[in-house]
Amino acid sequence: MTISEGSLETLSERIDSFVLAVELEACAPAFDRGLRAEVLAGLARPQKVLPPKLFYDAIGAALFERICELDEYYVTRAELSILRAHADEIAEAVGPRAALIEYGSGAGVKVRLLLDAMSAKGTPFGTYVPIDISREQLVRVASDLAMEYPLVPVLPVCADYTAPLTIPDLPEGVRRVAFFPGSTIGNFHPDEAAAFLRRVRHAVGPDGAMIVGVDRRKDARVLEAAYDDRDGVTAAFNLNALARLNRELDSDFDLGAFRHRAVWNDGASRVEMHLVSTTAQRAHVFGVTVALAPGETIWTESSYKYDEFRFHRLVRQGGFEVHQLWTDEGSQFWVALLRAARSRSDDHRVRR
Ligand code: AVJ
Repeated sequence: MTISEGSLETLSERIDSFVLAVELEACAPAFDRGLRAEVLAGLARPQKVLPPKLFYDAIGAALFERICELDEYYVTRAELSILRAHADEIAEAVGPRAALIEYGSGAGVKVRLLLDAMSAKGTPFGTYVPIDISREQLVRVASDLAMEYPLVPVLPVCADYTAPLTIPDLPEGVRRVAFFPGSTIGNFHPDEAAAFLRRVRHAVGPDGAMIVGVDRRKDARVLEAAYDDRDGVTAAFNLNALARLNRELDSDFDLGAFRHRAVWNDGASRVEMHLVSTTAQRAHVFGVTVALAPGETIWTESSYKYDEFRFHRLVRQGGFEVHQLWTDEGSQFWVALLRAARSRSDDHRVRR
């Protein structure tokens, strides 16, 4: 849908347009054919894998919220402290009337910090485009934000951003700024992360920018504790991937026959999460039999951690350049402002 500048005069028109956007963009159930095929293909590999996006149904999203409160899980606190300390500079960098496109909007806590900073500075607002795979959460957060920030048109997109997606049309001349906090970039293998950045680079165009949260390499004990907490919340989060297959994909995994494991792989610079089968077992997934030997694992997530060298290399490969890096007091995390690097194809682009 297209909204031309100045066409949304009243609050009620804005809300109407928001409701329309929800109806247009609220997509098919997350468990579509594509995800089903991805699950079956992953379970057929020699090292069985499941995609981390499986975690985020309503239960998984709630478990993740609890993870963010854990003593061991420094990630969210470190990033929030950076966003709080530098919200002004970040809002400044976003600039007036820009469209903020958030890849994985989750509970919408972080974008509020930016929107508040923009309100406080009197920066004229642009548009907020939250993209999320969890439809219930997306609709709730989008409606809350539309009510809280009546001057900001909210155009929610229910989609899996790990696949190519269409961003709603935006007014002419609006600068696009991608927002990708939470170190979710760390879920991608570095080659996939670079490919993802290139897609974002394409979506934001030559004047575009990106604000990305990146977790830094650190002591293995700190990392392993962050992904294997005392209270077992992360274990429950991990196991929810299988619970969800049982609920939604006609599967019969014996949840009691798996153990949570989180291990730091220094060479690959990532924390790996696995579900370890404690016995020889068979499960059925949508009619397909999946056999597991004792000790065999299903690899459910990687969280890559970056140092300056690795991060700059990634950004370069992704078609951006690092404009600014902010860190927290404990130097655990970065919020980076990236700017589109010039690319040859820009010269042939029609200016929008
Ligand atoms: C939401 C992808 C950033 O990798 O740290 C938390 C997910 N997994 N605990 C992360 C997660 C286990 C989280 N991200």
